[in-house]
Amino acid sequence: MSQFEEVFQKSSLHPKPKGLTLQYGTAGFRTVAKHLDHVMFRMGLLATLRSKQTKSTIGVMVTASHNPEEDNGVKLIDPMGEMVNSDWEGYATQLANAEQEALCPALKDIIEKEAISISEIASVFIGRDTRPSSESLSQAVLDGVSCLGGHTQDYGLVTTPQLHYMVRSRNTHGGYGTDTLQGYYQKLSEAFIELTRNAQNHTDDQKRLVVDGANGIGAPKLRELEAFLNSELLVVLFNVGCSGKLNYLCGADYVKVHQKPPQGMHMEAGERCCSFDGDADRIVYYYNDSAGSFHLLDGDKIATLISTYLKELLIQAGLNLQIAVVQTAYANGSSTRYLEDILKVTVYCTKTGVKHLHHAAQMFDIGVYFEANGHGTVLFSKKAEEQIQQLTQDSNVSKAKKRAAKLLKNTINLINQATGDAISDMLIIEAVLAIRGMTVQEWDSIYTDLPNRQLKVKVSDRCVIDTTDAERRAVTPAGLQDAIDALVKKYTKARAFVRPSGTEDVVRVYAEANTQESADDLAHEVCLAVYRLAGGVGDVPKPDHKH
Ligand code: G16
Repeated sequence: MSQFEEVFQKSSLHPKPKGLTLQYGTAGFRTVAKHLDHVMFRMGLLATLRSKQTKSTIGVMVTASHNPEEDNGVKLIDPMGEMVNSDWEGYATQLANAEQEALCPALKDIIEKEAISISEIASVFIGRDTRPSSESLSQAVLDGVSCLGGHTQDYGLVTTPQLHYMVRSRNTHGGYGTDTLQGYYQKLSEAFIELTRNAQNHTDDQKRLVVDGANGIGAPKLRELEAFLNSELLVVLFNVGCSGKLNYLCGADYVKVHQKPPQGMHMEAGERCCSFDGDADRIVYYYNDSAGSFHLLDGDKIATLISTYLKELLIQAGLNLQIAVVQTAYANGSSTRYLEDILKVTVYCTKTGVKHLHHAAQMFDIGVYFEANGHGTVLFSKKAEEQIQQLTQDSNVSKAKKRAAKLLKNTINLINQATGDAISDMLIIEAVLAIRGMTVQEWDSIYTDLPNRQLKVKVSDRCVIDTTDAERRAVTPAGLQDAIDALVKKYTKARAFVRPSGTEDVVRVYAEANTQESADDLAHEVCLAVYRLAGGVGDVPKPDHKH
């Protein structure tokens, strides 16, 4: 039987629900798990082709990250551990939506367009999150790969960034790390221990960190890491997945959007806490002050902390390397002003989606990218890595310069440059706070966020909204941007935008203003405009305190 006959036959065991069309969105396909079996099989096929084309290992992660437990999804990982190339996102959508008869012709089309030699060896790494549906869906991916004769390595339950790390490690033949969980833990823990060895602020009290695992894969993986940390970090874990539901009233997305602590967690006043999301690729920090007020330190505050630290080290090391911070429209206006006016680093704005931020960050010597929702990392160019490495080996430089160079080198080792990684980001933040002798309150006071609000509106077809200017302005439907502009004018220091989500069937609304009441009112009014002009369905959402 030819490979295509086998694909045709096996594909009928993973039937596509009639009439279902899906789009490769912000981070892959996402929808209710029961609609995804055929997509997984086909992504197994596609990953095998991508592997043959790039002559490298490709990753397939079965996860819906921050979405509810009933959903699932898939993210494709390219050779250097980054999100799959955008041309291949298009192929992914074509394959996912092809009816049974059209599947093999669609595959042949990709093979021809990309000049793929089908006899080439293929290798696909697979991982999955803790959703009940993930195991059988990852089996469908394995079926797809084996149909086209690809080799697979199934890592089973891993965080999304761990799988990105494995792919990058395999394709760089040890130049990045060893492609095992042990290799991942060893690389991160050794760098963390080196960084915090002589830190000013590393008492047992300071080593304590309260973590919300979102009832997902992050919690067991953090437990595994702890064994490598020699008690240099004392993690107190909540929402570990034994009883609670994944991402339900907990996790980074819940904390960021609702601006309140997760449920199921015990927080003492002033205590440093953080939340992962369901697949541990996002992190946000927070604390309650002695008056009981909640303070959130989101991706913008993380980017500020890390870029301040890196800039200081570059000055101490005497290295002339350009640092830039990449943000999205969701970045708080205060953070952008602080970075540009006070820290004096280049700030660059892209569309939502790690893939866009990652590519922008690659344009600079050192690119720090973070979405406000806590998804981000730091990319060091080859030039930056080489200059730092040379300085650590130079015997003619001062002690201070050498110390800075060593800190930079260990920072590079601690960062997962393949993608945003909650575990790696957490260790970086903990190390920076320890090295700078900073409390979470001092970190929080670097700048004050403008009050803001995020809401979601249900519309009958979210594609009617098209945006431009890194999603800061709506082009369609007619009249929507004018309506938003008129509303924004009513408030002080205000800004608002709308965009269709690429992971949920909703339109997202963001507003900020000089007071929380104004931000809430503006967000609500923009929701009403979306509802009216973009075909709203169901109830118009209100900010939490108005319910
Ligand atoms: C994914 C993407 C993020 C994006 C988020 C929300 O995160 O990786 O870049 O910010 O979705 O996207 P949207 O607003 O389009 O729904 P995750 O953590 O869910 O994989």
